[in-house]
Amino acid sequence: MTYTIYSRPGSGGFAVEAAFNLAGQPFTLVNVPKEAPGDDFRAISPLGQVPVLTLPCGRSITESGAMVTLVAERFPEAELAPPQDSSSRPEFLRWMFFLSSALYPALLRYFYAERYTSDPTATEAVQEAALAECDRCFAVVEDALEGQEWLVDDRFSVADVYLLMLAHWHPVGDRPREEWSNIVRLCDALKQQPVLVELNQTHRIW
Ligand SMILES: N[C@@H](CCC(=O)N[C@@H](CS)C(=O)NCC(=O)O)C(=O)O
Repeated sequence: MTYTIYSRPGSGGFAVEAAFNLAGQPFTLVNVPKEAPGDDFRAISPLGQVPVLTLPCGRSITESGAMVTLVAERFPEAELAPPQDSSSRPEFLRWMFFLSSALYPALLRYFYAERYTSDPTATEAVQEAALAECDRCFAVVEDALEGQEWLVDDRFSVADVYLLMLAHWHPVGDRPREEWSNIVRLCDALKQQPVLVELNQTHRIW
């Protein structure tokens, strides 16, 4: 048995598929349509969200950040993250959690604004606040990238790929704001990476 990724073009599955592809590891891809995921899917994804990763042991996990971290851990030769005992590891974990637990949810609040208020007339206000929070988080990343090419100790990691994905979900223009020149530079570099270019044929992240 191998790994199975439940995904959908344009979703957080991009980062997970990218991690496997960059590691040169095979996986089975299952496309989950957006409309009404069935009971079988809800059994492995209680919120009905993609991505889901089913492991060779048969267990399934949600949370894209956990998945890409796991891929980096299981295939260390691909050098997708600093080794577990290295001094850069805490910084890698910090960025993976910041991106997946601060920035990603801020984007979700914008795109699913109706879930974040019981007042049907308040969705615009939720979006406005969500956009401000997205920008506040991206500004943290932008500052951290000053004078360095990559997020973690200036060495490429899968956190950079995760950032590439989130930056192109920015609600204004589907790309990072132009003034975030460090984020734009990082993204431009990754958009030349042949494995990511190939994957983007399906996902159309940029
Ligand atoms: N915390 C989850 C969020 C996953 C998520 O929100 N996925 C979106 C697509 S990018 C989704 O399936 N949305 C459908 C929904 O929430 O109904 C993760 O990091 O994997």
